[in-house]
Formats: sequence, C-alpha cells, structure tokens
Amino acid sequence: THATSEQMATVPLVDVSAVGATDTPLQQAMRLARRHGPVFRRRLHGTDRLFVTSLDLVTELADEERFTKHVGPALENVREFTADGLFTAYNHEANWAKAHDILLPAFALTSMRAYHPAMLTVARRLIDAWDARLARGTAVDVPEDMTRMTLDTIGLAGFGYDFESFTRGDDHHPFVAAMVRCLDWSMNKLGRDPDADHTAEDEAFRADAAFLATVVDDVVGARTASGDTRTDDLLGLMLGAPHPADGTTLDAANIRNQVITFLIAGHETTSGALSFALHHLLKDPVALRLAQRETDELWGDDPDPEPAFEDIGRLRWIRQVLNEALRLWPTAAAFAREAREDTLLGGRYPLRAGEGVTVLTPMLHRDPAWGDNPELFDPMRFAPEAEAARSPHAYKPFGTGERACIGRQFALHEATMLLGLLVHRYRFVDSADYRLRIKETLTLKPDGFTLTLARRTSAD
Ligand code: MNH
Repeated sequence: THATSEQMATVPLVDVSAVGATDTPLQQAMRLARRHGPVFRRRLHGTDRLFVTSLDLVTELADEERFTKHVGPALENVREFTADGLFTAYNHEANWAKAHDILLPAFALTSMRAYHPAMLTVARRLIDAWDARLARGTAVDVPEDMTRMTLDTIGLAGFGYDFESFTRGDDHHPFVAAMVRCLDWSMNKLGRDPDADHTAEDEAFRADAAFLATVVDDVVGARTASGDTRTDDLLGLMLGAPHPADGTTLDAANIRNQVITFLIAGHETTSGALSFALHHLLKDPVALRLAQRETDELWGDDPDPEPAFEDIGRLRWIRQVLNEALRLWPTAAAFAREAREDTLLGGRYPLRAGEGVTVLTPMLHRDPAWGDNPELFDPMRFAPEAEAARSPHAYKPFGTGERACIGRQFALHEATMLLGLLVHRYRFVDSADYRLRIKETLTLKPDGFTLTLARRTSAD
C-alpha cells in the first residue's frame, strides 16, 4: 500500500543521550510516554527505538497475521546466556516450535494439579520463616522472601530440585545473585556509552553466565544420576519426551538453554508480582479485608489450612488483586513486536518488515480505556462484568499471541495460593511507612519493601 505524505504521521523523537544511562530505563520511558504521547521514538547514543502505549495501536500489534514477536535489544542481550531457550528463541528457529510442542503438556491443567503439593510445601516454608520473624517482632523483607519462595517452587515443581532457599540465612542460593547480575548486565548494556571501556563488566558477566550453566548441570545431573525417567514434569519432558511430529528429543545444548530459561522466567517475575500485590494489600485495608473474608469463607478460622487444588480457583477476589497488581506494575514490563511485511501501523506510522516496536505495558495499562483514575488500585476492574466490557488487548502482562507466557497458569496458581494463605494467617503492619520505589533489573520489584506481621485473632 502507498500512503501519501499527508497520511504519514511524524513520531516525536526524544534524544535521552544527554541524560545517559539510567538504572530505571522503564520508568524513564513511562515519563517520556506521559510527556510525548502514545507513540514516540527514543534515541540513546545514536540508537533509536519506537515505543507505543495506546490500546488502538497495541490491538493492531496483537494481530498475529500482521505482526509477531520481536527479539529486541534487551532479549538479544539475554540470549547471551539463554540462547535458543523458549523465551529468547527467534520465531524461525526450529527449536522454538519443537520445545514449545514438547513442553506445552507441562502447563496443562493436569500438570498444575501435579505441581500443587510442591507449591504448598514451599508456601509453608515461607510461612514458617515468617512465623519466626513474627515471634521475634522483626520485619520481613517481602521481595527477598518472595524470591526464595518462587525459586524453590519452580525448582521443586518443575525440576524436582531443591534450592533450599529458606535455610541459607540471609543469603540466597548463589544462582539468584548470578542471575540478577546477568539480567542487570543485559539491561545496562542497552544504555552503554559506546566510547567507554566495558571489558571488566563483560568478563564478570561471562563468569556469572558460566556459573548459571554449572547450576543447570547440577539440576540435570541430579535427575540423570537418580535413574528417574519420569516425563510428568518440566525436566522429564525436556530430557525424555519425543517431539510429536518426528520423534526426536531436545538436544543437550537446547536442554541446558531451556533449564536456565525456566529457572529464571519461572521465578523472577512471579516474585515481583507477589511483592507488588502485598504492597497494595498493605496500603488498601478494604481490599485486604475482602481477601481475608474470602479465605475465611473457604478455610474458617483454621490458621493452617490444607488448601485443595480446587480451592485456588475459588479465591476470586485474591486473583483480582493479583491481576490489578500486574496491571499497575506488570513485572515483565515491555514486550516487542515486529511487522511480517512492510506496513503502516495505525494507517500512519511506516514500519519495515522485521523492525521492532516496543509495547510499554505499564502505560498500555493506564490507557484511557481504564477510566479516569488509572493510577488507582482497584481490583473491581477485574470483576467478570468489567472484564467482559473491556477489550482483551487492554491487558497484556503476559505478552500476546503464540509467544505469550507459557507459565501464566503456573504463576497464577502459585501466587494466588500463597497470597490466600498469607492474608488468612496474618495481619500486616506498615511499620516502615513504606513508600513505593521501583527497582529495575530488566524486571520490576518494589525496592526495599518490608512489613511487620501480627497474628490475626477471631475478633478481627
Ligand atoms: Mn512468563 C514469556 C510475563 C511467569 C515462562 N512471560 C513471557 C512474556 C511475558 C511474560 C510478558 C512474553 C515476552 C515477550 O513477548 O517477549 N511470566 C510473565 C509474568 C509472570 C510470568 C508477568 C509472572 C507473574 N513465565 C512465568 C512462569 C514461567 C514462565 C512461572 C515458567 C514456569 N514466560 C515463560 C516462557 C516464556 C514466557 C518460557 C516464553 C514463551 C515463548 O516464547 O514460547
């Protein structure tokens, strides 16, 4: 199609090179969107990136016939340690479709049922740790403990491997520190001053990436040494399941990439989502009260219930709380799309085939489609009637299309159960008068978020 120059719109170009690298690029992009509108081009050290935030344009980008996932600069950096793992594979790489087909059964409803006991085991580890804090009257560090919980959960449920994160004192399993540094390196590399020397950072990154690979070898080695050939969890499928089309299994290099991918993707974003949800519950006594009422209806006054698999689907309000937390702060806060053919986005922005466009999810989630007060935390937005009245493209915390998150149900089951158990057992005291600050390490987390716990009494 040929467009006349009148039809072509100019896109604001914002050069942030003078500001230089920032450790909060996502929040910087949000400020740019607020100032320059729903389509803008950001220039940093001579590299341009197109950002879009509005529902109409994202609706178009979600059309799988015209657009597909783009492995943008951030994911290109992550590829340095996850290569052709599911998250960072190119659409055309044969291992994407192959691994997708082989691993999909691990995310079917029957598999969620199989993971439920491991998820509950780990939820109880966190509760034991929090009981100990409560007894001592000391605050809990929410994102730190959520990371322990989610790492142990993906390890145990997906890989039958125990990271034992709650018996390491203040330390995390070294996998976490190395992973965070690798993600940080991937993010910071985007804003690098091309004239500076980055040898030391790159060498440290190589060492961290090599360390992640040794953890993977440990996880895989533990399974193969045990002689266990089960294929009913993620690792079992990776190691032994034949591809339905041609009967071949995943190759050793790809298995390694998938294990790193799932250990990271399987815990980092869920940890942030749980932390933001708790932050909002702490600050919103009505939402918390409704959450407690919901768990009380299910579990009575038993402070240590045994949630059944089916119970988790009944925690509707808590699920709405999580959805709303992921609306305001989607923890994987951007995803990129590319046109399959040269096209005009919105009939006016020319895009070449393969050119990347970044969707700034937190701003999409503040589009006028969300009403007059998009900054307000309000889980009623996810009541069934409200959801039915809204475009499905207004909410994309898990991305879109065939490359959308494969672990969504896993994350939501795990997180809903944990939040339910926590609100049922504790009162939360905002002892630090916490003010939300967001830390970016490619994903988002509430920085330094602590709270103090108190027991619930029947008089509540
Ligand atoms: Mn997850 C893809 C967000 C939990 C495994 N995930 C994505 C994408 C988003 C996302 C956004 C799409 C990225 C893109 O288009 O470039 N994921 C989340 C969030 C949570 C989450 C917000 C928790 C909350 N993800 C999980 C969990 C797992 C997981 C849990 C695994 C157990 N995610 C993946 C994988 C992909 C993915 C694997 C890549 C899928 C593919 O491209 O085929």
